[in-house]
Amino acid sequence: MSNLKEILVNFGFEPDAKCIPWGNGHINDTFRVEDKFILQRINTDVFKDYEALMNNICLVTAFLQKMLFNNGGDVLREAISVIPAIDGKSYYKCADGLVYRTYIFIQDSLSLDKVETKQDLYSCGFGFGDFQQKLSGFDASQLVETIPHFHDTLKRYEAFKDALNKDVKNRACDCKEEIDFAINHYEMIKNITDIYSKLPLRVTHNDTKLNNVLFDIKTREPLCVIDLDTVMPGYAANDFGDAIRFGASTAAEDETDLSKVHFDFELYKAFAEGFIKGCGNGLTKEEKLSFPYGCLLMTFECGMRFLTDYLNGDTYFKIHREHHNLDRCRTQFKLVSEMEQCLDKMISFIKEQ
Ligand code: ADP
Ligand code: GN1
Ligand code: MG
Repeated sequence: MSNLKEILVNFGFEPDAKCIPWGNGHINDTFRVEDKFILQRINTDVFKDYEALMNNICLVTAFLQKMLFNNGGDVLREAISVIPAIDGKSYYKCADGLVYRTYIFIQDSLSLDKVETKQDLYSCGFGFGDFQQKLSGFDASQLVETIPHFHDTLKRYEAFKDALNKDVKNRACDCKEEIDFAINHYEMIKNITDIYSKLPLRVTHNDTKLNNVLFDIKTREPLCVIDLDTVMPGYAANDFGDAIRFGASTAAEDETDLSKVHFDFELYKAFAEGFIKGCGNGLTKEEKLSFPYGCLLMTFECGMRFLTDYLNGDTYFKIHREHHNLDRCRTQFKLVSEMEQCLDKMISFIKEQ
């Protein structure tokens, strides 16, 4: 980290406050300050317009806090609270150019990197569904697209083809099977994109990983949706599908033993029940029917993004070992294959809801 004392003082903290690395996000660098605050270096390679990003987050969190206040909720634990820097801005830009923000640390909460029980995934679904339902009254025109075309899978496919053509690290020879898998799924992207073109845009989270919802440590109920960097207009099916790709897998996203990686239909059902309940009556019939396709699309897209990053030389996602992005790609593509086998069952279950 750049000058820690400079950062702490500029957020009004003690210069010698204890600061430890926290969480397992792939994008920002997160630290816990004492046991009271979260300090994050915003990844400005990913979020180039960090001022607009922070403005989005301030608007969304203020909207949610007001709603909690009016309904007697716990304003400091059920929503993210941005702590401004001493100059009043929602971020602090260090002398070395790195950009930081701070949040109140949500007390007595639990972040899960792996689902432990079916109930956890039901709760995760309820949390993300409820988040979307709460934001249904939020004016989306106020939001800037923090990463344009974030879930535009056809554009992501173009980026993959570009990385493949350039092959800057000479890695295409290590991943022929994965490259073929991606190319063979081009028609699938087009077909699902067609289904989406008839669906309403909503204010969605766009990064619905299990570890982006905090649970109450005592009740294990969903407490607060975090990681609001990609809250933008989007499709409910993408929030649904992205959560399934991570949460309904029997193994970690970067498991190297693929025999351990399976799509778990029971977890899918639990998430679906929670998400649909959390959304209240806000979903159309067509949206619900798009959910199974969202699972295929988001899992495929994420696998293809990992593959693209592997080909590009690991410039986007944080990696912790050699071939990390390729390992991640392989789990995602294995999940896609299993979901394809299971698609009829996935659709039938949604029809019953
Ligand atoms: P990234 O974009 O890198 O994923 P996140 O905002 O998701 O960053 O933060 C990383 C992790 O830090 C989360 O998964 C969670 O465990 C923890 N975390 C983030 N914000 C808070 C908070 N306000 N209170 C408690 N834990 C938090
Ligand atoms: C990133 O920030 P994090 O770790 O919650 C990524 C998601 C991917 C995910 C894969 C802004 O999420 O889109 O699905 O990794 N976030 C961004 O684990 O690119
Ligand atoms: Mg996160």
